[in-house]
Amino acid sequence: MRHPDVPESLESWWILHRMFAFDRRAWGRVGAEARGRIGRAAAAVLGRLKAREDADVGLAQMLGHKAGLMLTHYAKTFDGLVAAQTAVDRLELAEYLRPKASYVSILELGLYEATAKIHAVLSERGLKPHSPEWNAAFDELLREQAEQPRNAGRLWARVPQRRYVCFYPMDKKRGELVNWYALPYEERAKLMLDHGKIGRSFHGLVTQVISGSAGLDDWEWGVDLYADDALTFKKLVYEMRFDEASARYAAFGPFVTGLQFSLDELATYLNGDHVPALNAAASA
Ligand code: 76R
Repeated sequence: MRHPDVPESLESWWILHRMFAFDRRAWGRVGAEARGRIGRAAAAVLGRLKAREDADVGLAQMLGHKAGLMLTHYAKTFDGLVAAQTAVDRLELAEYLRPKASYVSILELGLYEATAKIHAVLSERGLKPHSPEWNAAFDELLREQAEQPRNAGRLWARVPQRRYVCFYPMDKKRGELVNWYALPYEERAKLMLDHGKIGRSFHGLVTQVISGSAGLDDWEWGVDLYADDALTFKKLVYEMRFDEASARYAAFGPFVTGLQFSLDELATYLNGDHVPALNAAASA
């Protein structure tokens, strides 16, 4: 039975972020031929993941000590993520990659407004809340939500191909005085509506991927932002700090930022001679 205060959500890709330190000094001591072989083997394995219809993987060169390389795995099942993790760990390249952090979550579209509408429709139909008929009708209306082109397109979108990526986990506060989860549904729905308005003022400049991680990892959500200009991250995240949903209720984990690159640029990244590029056509 659904708790009446819970907003529904639609879920799609399972997501695993993995952050590694790359030991460039040790890599530099490997002969050119072996480097080529190890790099090609890694690219083949990652390429097979990217070619699958039920998986994807994004590569990014990160700035700072928190990570040098970030892999963002998508899979249609939890088991698919396990397989992706194992495939990467088995690579000879893994000898030079030191795990620094990781994050498990599942892509989520929040449905505050739609949930309220569904509740209203069901009560108009005179159904008794949480009766079998009510539950069946609820599931049907929720399925319709998932099939709406706007939602369907976003649910199964692949890793966005924009030059810069920013990732951080976050919670909504559950303190004694400030507690998101104790707010009435309507109030949370209104705050999320306002949040969406600020977000949409950045429409086109940024692609956000919200993934839920309650029960999966240490925070409640993972936030991925993708943009063609890294300054957009600062502008957006700062502006949101003044919006009540963030100003009062958000708590944040560590942020990482970096630049995405195409799989065919893996050798460029590994050898470090140039900054690897995101070749839109090659990585689509
Ligand atoms: O998905 C939608 O477009 C509908 C409106 C919307 C929801 C439901 C939306 C829009 N977000 C939603 C949910 Mn968001 N978002 C964040 C952060 O840094 C911060 O202060 C917070 C981190 C950013 C930067 C951001 C950006 N959003 C959520 C949720 C789930 C909360 C829940 O269910 O309680 C979180 C944790 C969250 C956090 N949001 C947008 C954006 C942007 C840019 C948009 C507009 C997207 C667009 O229309 O292009």
